[in-house]
Amino acid sequence: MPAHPLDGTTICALSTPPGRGGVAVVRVSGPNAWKVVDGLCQGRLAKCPPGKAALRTLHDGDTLLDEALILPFKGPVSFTGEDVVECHIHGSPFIVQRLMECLIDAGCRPALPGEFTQRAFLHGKRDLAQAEAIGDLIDADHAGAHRLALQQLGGGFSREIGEFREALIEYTALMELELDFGEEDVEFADRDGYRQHVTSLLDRIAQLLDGFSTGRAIAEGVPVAILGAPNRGKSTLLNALLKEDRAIVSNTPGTTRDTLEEMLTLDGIRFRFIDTAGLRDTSDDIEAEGIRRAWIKAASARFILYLIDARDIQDDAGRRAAEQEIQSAAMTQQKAADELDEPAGTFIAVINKTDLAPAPEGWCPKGADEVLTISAEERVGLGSLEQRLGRDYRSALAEDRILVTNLRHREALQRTREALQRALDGLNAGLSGDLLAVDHKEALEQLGRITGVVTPDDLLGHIFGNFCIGK
Ligand SMILES: Nc1nc2c(ncn2[C@@H]2O[C@H](COP(=O)(O)OP(=O)(O)OP(=O)(O)O)[C@@H](O)[C@H]2O)c(=O)[nH]1
Ligand SMILES: [Mg+2]
Repeated sequence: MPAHPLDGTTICALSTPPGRGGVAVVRVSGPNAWKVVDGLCQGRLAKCPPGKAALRTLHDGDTLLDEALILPFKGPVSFTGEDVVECHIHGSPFIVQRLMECLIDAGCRPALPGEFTQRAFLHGKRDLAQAEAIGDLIDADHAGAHRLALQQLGGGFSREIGEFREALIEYTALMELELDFGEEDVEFADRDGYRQHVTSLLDRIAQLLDGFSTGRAIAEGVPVAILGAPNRGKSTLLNALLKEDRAIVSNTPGTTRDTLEEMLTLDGIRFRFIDTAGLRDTSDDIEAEGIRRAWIKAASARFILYLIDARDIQDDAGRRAAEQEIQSAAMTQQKAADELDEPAGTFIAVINKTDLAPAPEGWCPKGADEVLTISAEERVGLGSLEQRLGRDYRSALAEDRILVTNLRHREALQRTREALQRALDGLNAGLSGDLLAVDHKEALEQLGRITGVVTPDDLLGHIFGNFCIGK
């Protein structure tokens, strides 16, 4: 969000999308919100009870501008925590523009992007993570992203971060107190309890960080790379999933030359399917570039669908060759993922063209995490494939697990982890409480950045509030 601290101004903006529509909502927030709109209502707003809509006429000087539903709120019981008036007017671009001009003439300032939500944060109506969730909620265009944003808005993540901080503040306070008794060599903070506590905090932070790639995939579309040698039916599979003739399919090996990505939402989870150029040794520069790009996509994919032609694995020699190919592909993919510092995606061997030859019973090649059988052409087995791809994500959402999706939060959690690890190492090396407290403060600061709380006052408040020792 842009930096524009509270400046005592009254801001106004169109809160609905621009253009023609049944209704448009212009929102006004700040100390003069009521006064300004009251002027436009010719003095008929003042008697409105807060939180109740009233039908009023809006006037542009002596000219009637519109008949509007006015919804006034008195701070702090409002979205921003300030006095707010919402004007629900007819959705005509002309009326919106004139109303905005009248509001500005009466002393309002056009709001900056995100300024209503920022004011809500600055007035303590939402913490920072929740304020960010409002942006995510507005951006959500599929069920998964919507669910994640609502979860964060609900405050579960913020509460957990708050609890982490509370416990750390307590230990920090106790350790700082030990300083005051430096010569008496006392330990107010029980070291075993402390070690246990920091260890479990670190475990929980590791869990949250692990959930990041899941959360991010749900929010942005789970990347699924379709890989394999030429002619295996990769493009046919993409088309079958999309139920659309999107990629060129032909019997000529090397048909697909570049990567091709398509979004598809399956049962509330958004996927990004990536068709790639067939993998083979080639002296053709363009094809080689296509193959290089295929591996780049595979590196950050959450799933690799590695296609095998059922006809190629009918005898032992064929199965051995396929297994070698799969192992080598899985290793290349793992290496590529390592280079990006990403967890390697689930590698699924997909036996295709089972309409032409049966899949060998119980064959699970080394290197693959799982095996599925399909006929892309006949659209057989696609339901199971789709189920498999959505399974973990659907259950992650259904369990209401806290999933971090925001890079800023991830970075703060990573730094918190580093600081806590230093504190734990320091404890094991016998460092004194005041030195451990330095790392705590860093952890507190980082955690505080997630929810936007101010650190030093908290700490001082806690020491004086809970440990009054009369000095
Ligand atoms: N019988 C049968 N034919 C299939 C199936 N899937 C694909 N094919 C055929 O296999 C040929 C190659 O299909 P593509 O989808 O172009 O294969 P590809 O893996 O994308 O090939 P490249 O782009 O060259 O790497 C086409 O003639 C398809 O019709 C299947 O399940 N059954
Ligand atoms: Mg292709």
